[in-house]
Amino acid sequence: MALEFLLQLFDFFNALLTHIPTNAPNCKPIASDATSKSSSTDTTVETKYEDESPSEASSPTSRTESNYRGIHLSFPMQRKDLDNLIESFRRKKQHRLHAKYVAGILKQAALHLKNLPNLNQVSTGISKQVTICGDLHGKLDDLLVIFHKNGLPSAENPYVFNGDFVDRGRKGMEVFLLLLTCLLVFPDGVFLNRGNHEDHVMNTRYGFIREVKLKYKHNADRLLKLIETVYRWLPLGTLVNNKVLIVHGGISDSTDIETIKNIDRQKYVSLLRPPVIDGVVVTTDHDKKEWKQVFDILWSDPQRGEGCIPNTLRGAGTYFGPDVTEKFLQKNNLLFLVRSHECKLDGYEIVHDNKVITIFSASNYYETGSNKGAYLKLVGPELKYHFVQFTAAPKAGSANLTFRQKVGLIETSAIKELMSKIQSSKSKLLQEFSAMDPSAAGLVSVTDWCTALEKHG
Ligand SMILES: [Mn+2]
Repeated sequence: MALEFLLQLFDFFNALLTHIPTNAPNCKPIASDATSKSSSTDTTVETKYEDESPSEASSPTSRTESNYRGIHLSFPMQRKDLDNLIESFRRKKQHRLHAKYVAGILKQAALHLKNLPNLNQVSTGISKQVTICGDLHGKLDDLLVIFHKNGLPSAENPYVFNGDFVDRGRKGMEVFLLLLTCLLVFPDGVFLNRGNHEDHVMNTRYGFIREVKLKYKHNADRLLKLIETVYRWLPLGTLVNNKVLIVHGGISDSTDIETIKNIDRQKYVSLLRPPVIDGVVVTTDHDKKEWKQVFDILWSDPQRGEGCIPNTLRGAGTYFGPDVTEKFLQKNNLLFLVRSHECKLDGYEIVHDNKVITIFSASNYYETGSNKGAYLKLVGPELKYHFVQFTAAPKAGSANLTFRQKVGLIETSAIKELMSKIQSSKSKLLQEFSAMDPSAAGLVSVTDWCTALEKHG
């Protein structure tokens, strides 16, 4: 088969997987109504958080402080706290970090993020280089490999993490806490961008809420509130030397940097719901325009063709063409755009005449051998770029798969997920199909089939 066709297949199965949510029947979104009041970042309230060590979980009366066997942190956190946290997280059998420390990290992070602008400003004046990481999706091993190969963040070794820290992988909590701790210990060395998965509605569908509830049974609701607050204060993007823009998704033909700089970003509790100000849902045209600005940079994907069209596959954001990129870069005097948001076979991809770089840092995202992870280095005053590829915990043989085999792996996992999705919604789907087939011919159109699956997905 031609390479071109295989690439298209890879993208197709990739897109299919991206849009099959994990089954999470018992997970309702917290504070799900759009009118819910803003969560507070008040640190003066002394809330009692219980220990959640798994060994004690069976007997609620024994969940006392004296039984806690995990690490201790002190605030404000220092380098030794970061080292302890990494050491504890990397152990095969870890003692669950005490919920009071989790809450502490989240509260401190929210307070810190609150003071940051919508677009982080990174300068390579001192460091001479900067590292950019893409989606991690709860894959702690990948983050640890990056730190091992490239060093811990610091003012001399700055990192931009371009969103989608959680969901899908099993260690979203660890990845998120580790990134926030790095941010608190090295505020000049870590820059976080919000991804479309830093959103509690997405977390309900793609697994992070289930993970938090599993790991912190007794404190989940309070911790999830704090997580939501951190999300709302995450910056929306990063400018490097005012020459490179880094956002999670991309741009549209209406993306305006000045507008984005002036948005009150914390009102986007979830991007999938209208913004809320003082408990009131806002729906003026001005607000809708502003909302679209945020949607487009967090959700869009580049396309080969010219122009800018709605991203119907994702249901949000745009597909933007090389002409849209060119115009945007010229208008804003930028060299190129860095984005993440899509799994790429090599961990990265360069399109639009070298002007749009995709960087994706979750290796083996679907299956062992399905894709490499990568990070991007921008070096020197000209911001010359190169990529470093890696695979976390490679298994024997997996590195030598042919392209066809890799596509096959993606295909198998896409079909597996789709089958389980169909099975779990079987009766609802059958009902829907019969309604679409009044003459009982036993046939529905492909469009109808998709509509039914979307509805019950
Ligand atoms: Mn994404």
